[in-house]
Amino acid sequence: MLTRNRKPFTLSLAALSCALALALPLSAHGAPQPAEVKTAGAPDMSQADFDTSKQIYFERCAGCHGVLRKGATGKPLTPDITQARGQAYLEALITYGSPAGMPNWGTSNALTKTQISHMASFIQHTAPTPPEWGMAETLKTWKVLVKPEDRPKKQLNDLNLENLFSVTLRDDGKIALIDGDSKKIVKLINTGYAVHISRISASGRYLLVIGRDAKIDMIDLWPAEPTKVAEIKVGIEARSVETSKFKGYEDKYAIAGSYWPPQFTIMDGETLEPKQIVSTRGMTVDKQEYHPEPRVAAIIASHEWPEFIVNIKETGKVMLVNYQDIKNLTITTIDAAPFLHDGGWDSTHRYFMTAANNSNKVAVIDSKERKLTALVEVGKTPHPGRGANFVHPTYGPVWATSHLGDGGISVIGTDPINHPQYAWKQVESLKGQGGGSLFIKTHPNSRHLYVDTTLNPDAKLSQSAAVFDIDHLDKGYTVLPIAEYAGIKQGALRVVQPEYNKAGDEVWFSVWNGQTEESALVVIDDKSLKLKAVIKDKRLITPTGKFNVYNTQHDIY
Ligand code: DHE
Repeated sequence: MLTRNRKPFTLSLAALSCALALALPLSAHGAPQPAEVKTAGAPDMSQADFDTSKQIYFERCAGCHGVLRKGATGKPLTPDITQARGQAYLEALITYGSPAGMPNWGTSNALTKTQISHMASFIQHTAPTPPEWGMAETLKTWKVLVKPEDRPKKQLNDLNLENLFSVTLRDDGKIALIDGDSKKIVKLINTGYAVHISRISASGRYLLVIGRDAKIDMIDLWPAEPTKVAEIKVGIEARSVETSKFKGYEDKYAIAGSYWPPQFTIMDGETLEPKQIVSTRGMTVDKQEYHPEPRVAAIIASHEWPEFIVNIKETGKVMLVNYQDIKNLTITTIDAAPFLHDGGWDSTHRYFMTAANNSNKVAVIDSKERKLTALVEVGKTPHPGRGANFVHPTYGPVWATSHLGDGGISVIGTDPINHPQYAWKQVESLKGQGGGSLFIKTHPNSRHLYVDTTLNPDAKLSQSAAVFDIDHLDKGYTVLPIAEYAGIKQGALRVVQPEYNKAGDEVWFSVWNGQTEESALVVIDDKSLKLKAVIKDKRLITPTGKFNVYNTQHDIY
């Protein structure tokens, strides 16, 4: 499952930090010995084991801990910290995980004992720095597969596009397009490595997906069958992509944020031609210290101005990038809090509610006035996805997030006009199943609120989801045994990401298993909370995120 042949970045020996002394000693007989990697205080490693660990780190760990291991969603792992912890402690932590969100890589069989031992050694060495990625590298990867003038002028297929789901097949390097009505796979499309999210252009015509390897694939949904029309690679590691949605700029620009190098790229919305690359390296919001790796987390398109709202994770700043004059970008930088991760709109689509997960806060950005409205104290490590908007019986319109670090669900008032006394305050903290939650979801047509606990080390919790009745939040939650519904007998299953269909009367969950094991999607009837369908297909390999075209296009959550 882990040892893929793909190499997202290759490292020349010269690029390794000077703290790494590489040796190729001669044996007593003069024959070369295998190369060893040495860092003062760290266990020596063979070059081969170091390289394999570097790859595993990139694929499994860098997202949370950072390429340079300075920490973000995960703790910092610089040698001064890891060497003090020691080999045995690190091996145990990697094996069993922690309720604060560190996955249990050993007991879930994702990593072998040997791999865990090598990883524990690897993180005691100085982190290797990957190369930069500028316009020349970006342009080399850019391909227009179908020119705009050769694309259809109207939808040529009879798919119900608004109820189509784009489903990430994480470890298979593909997405599956699934018809929400028949629940049948319409098409599989090859994408970048471990695709992260899908976003839909303002018109609903183009689907953009971004891989962890920073490859974007742009899919036109209008031809006789949905077809890839352009692709590009905007760096070495990335997580976010979005398109312009301001009136008059629909489908005009696309933007992607990179984790490495830390930067964002603005592209033409029809061809992905790269226009501008902007570095995000700079000073942190709190100590005003230089950070070499401030990664781009969530990006959302403003409806109030021709702007992209860009979360810069490690500096804790939000950039409002005005794309009106692409040659002379105007950027308003708003101080928020570290480390900014994911978020979504309030129900009016004016306030961006975004998790500053290392500060246990939700930052509220007013996209109209272009300023910080509030920093709301919430539970430990908020992780909303895009969050959930609903009308609370007492507090009026609210937005909610679950937490990675504790079992609470924070409910924040979002109506400064009719409920000003509750606006931008945590008005309620619901008790969920436990920590390790990644996503929460509801829909304007539903009175239910679904919360997963994907990363909880207790299998009972990671394989089920909690549902609250919004009109009776005080009554607690009902547990839905989602993995059990899938009837899969083998593997370390995790249940992840509730997603509604267009009508808001069905909720889809992924039952996410290992790459060589059976996975499934489970569909719940929202009214009765009964099982409605189980989607199984041998092509559904490691399904995780699901993105309903209509709900994603219109920011409905
Ligand atoms: Fe995600 C959204 C980053 C791990 C599934 N994830 C996001 C966003 C970011 C992010 C910045 C917001 C994008 C936006 O809105 O523009 N994710 C990261 C990480 O850095 C992290 C913690 C570690 C990593 O190595 O990538 C990480 N994410 C995961 C997973 O392991 C998940 C569960 C499975 C997978 O497919 O990789 C996962 N992330 C998702 C999903 C979304 C997401 C499904 C979109 C949620 C939504 O409703 O919009």
